[in-house]
Amino acid sequence: MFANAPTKNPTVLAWLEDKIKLVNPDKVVWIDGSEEQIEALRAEACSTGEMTKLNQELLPDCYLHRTAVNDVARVEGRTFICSATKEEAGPTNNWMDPNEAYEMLYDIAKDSYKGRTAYIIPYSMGPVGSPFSKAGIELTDSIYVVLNMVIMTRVGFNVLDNLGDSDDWVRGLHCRCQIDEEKRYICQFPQDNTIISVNSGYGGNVLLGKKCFALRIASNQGRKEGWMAEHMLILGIENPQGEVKYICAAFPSACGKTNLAMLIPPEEYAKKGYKVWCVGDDIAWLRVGKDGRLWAINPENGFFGVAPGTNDKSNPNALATTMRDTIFTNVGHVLDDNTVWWEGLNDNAPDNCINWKGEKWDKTKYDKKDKVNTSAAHPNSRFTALAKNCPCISKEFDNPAGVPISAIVFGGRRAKTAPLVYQSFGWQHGSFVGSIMASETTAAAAGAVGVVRRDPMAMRPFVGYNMGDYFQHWLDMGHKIPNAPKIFHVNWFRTDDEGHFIWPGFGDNMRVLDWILQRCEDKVDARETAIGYVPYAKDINIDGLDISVDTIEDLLSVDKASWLEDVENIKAFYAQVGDRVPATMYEELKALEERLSK
Ligand code: OXD
Ligand code: MN
Repeated sequence: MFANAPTKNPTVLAWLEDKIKLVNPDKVVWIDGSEEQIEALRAEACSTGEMTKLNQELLPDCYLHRTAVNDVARVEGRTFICSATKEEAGPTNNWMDPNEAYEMLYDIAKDSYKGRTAYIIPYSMGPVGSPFSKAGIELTDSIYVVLNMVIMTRVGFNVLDNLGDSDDWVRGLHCRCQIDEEKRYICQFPQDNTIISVNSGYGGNVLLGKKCFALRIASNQGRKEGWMAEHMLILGIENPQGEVKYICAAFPSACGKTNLAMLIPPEEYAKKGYKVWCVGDDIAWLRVGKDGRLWAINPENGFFGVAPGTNDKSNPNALATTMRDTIFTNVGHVLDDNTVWWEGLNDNAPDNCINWKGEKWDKTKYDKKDKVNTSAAHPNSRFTALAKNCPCISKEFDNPAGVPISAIVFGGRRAKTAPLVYQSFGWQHGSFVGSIMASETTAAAAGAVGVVRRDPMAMRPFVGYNMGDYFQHWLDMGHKIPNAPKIFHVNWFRTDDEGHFIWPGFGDNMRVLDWILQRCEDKVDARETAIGYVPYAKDINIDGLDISVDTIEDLLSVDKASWLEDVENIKAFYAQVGDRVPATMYEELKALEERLSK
């Protein structure tokens, strides 16, 4: 079947032969990633209506795509970890027996490429040849997937050359089928390094390098091999002397992760020569370096960012990144100038616009309470953009050695409990702080407001094994990193009695990162509290801010009563995670409760 295959790797050829026989395409195409080949695929997608070429003067090499109306987001309810036993997947994951899953999925996939083309995408997560990186092959029947993967990962035959005859690659089978919600499954088989995704065409479900591989499968690989796959941004802060220090940060959704990754320092800092560089906005792979520090790469090659709310104030760098070579998915299509628009881009909602569903949009009907049905862009509409087009992309982005991490930052959206920032007492306590991460639901989400949702390390939907074992892996890693990063927690979302945010956020978050780095260099004292080290109000730089030291004092206060309430919530959550929660985490919880009760 593969007389002219670009590899002789027997495991690759055998798997492909088997799967191609199963899905039964009319034609098979190897993706070499060349501009010529990709340009031909763009043209083909435009000729069939799968994509629309946008205004080439205003948005060069940009395209618009709409998914099916029933297929607009990741579907956690239909995402499964198919490990040998249910216990290995743990209570925070859906589990299916691998044999039963394969049987069901093969049944759905059988002959599903009939009349279609099979695209074989060899790709690398991480720079090709880096000791951090891993290879994958995705078989798909979607040109949209090919074109997104070319942005989000490193695609090309050099991946196969680098792989040689090794079996260390991740198998990915994607079948669009009928985009049937009832038969939609996103299945990870950690024992086989395999992912099968059927009946979806939406990014997070079908760009298999991202959440499925780089988090769910990679978290398993990292546990086995002694490294970490985390849902973290990576940024570098350059001081006026030109030294750059790197921070990794994990946030649940709707906490401004992409904005932080591309932060623009406030005037007071910019004037002095501070700069912020983005290494990654979503995923970090972390390994212990020869120097005993923790080093990180961003395994991705692009950003799959949420469009609504992105504008030249909230995130000018992200906006600039999307101005060329970008695929927009489910945003509004402005007919007058063949460009795109989304809620929060600017105040000029277009008159002549097609909404994300492909219908004529009536801007006068917009209703904040029913965004899905009344907005131009779907609330989860996206841009797929090249990292190298980001104005603040780090020059270390492609460095196969990664960047050394000084601090790990966890965050959440808490109205009262968590202070603006605190530092953990050490790696073990820091791992505990990560394990109790939480966010309160906002009015934007369906359901009750102010409900606490625990999301350990922002990895709840992405740990590909038992969450309790994942906590243990964090604790174990601490013993393997002689010069470990310091671990912090931030909360940009404290509110006053009227429910208004107190902290200005956005670029001013730099002021908190500044304190964090000063702590890493032992340049500033802190106050020891029951929850960890909290800054003295005077040490948060408020030059140029319309905020008093008293307000900062307020933002840094630790209310023992609400923390004790939180402890009860944590106990309930740990009970839910089950008996694999390490005893060490319970000891940390008990110690916290005791300190709070003193
Ligand atoms: C994402 C997510 O899309 O975390 O990055 O959901
Ligand atoms: Mn994410």
